Amino acid sequence: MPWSDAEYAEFRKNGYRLVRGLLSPQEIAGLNADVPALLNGDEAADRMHREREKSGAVRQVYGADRYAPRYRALARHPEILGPVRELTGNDVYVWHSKINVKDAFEGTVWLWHQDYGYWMWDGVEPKLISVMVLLDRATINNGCLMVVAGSHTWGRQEHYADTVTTSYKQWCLDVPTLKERVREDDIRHITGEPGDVLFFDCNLVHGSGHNMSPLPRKTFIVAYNDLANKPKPVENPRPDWVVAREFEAVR
Ligand SMILES: O=C(O)CCC(=O)C(=O)O
Repeated sequence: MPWSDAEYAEFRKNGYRLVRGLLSPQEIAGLNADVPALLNGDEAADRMHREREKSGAVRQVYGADRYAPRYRALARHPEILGPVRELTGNDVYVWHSKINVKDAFEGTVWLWHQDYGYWMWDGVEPKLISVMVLLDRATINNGCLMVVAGSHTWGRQEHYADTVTTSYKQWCLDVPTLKERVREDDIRHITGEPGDVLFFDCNLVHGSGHNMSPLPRKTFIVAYNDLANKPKPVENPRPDWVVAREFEAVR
């Protein structure tokens, strides 16, 4: 369903908007049926990139929208693309996509960050919109996403690379900045059911806690970039699975 003016205003004020029940249980069942193969695939053969937790469990799978037909269709879902194109004011292409797995008891934290905190170094302007599809129920116990409402209006903040907290390097906000800026009342937990979809600004501060529960917490995130915002050359370009060079408008 198209968003009303008030819903666009809500996104612009808070930096995010959660749409309940955008996908049906049947659509979610199909997406989840593909997950075991996506987690266990052979990278050399399927070209999807995987990050692992220290425990060895898969933390993220990048690129399902390129190689798995159901995920490809999801990245082109009209009720997702409509608002994304309206928010960017232009055609968009897929910057990257990833399934964030967060397995029961094993899935670890994402420290507070803005995606544009590091995307800036990829040579783009902050004109990207991310869309997170809940593939499982997301609860406070299983490490649902947390956002700081309105933090996109701060503009990009300095980030540093944390290399100790999890298995992988995370760009994150430092504690002095967090203490100065984050108000407890602005922290929102994005809990919900499979099929709920979150749209968020690339400067929205977000993160999430460890999965302390027996429930997995899988999400599929697609980041879209304005087609007029292709990356300018940078000193250390990142690989294609995280900064796509396929500048094809998705429709
Ligand atoms: O999955 C999450 O809880 C957070 C993911 C995130 O912030 C990211 O992938 O950049």
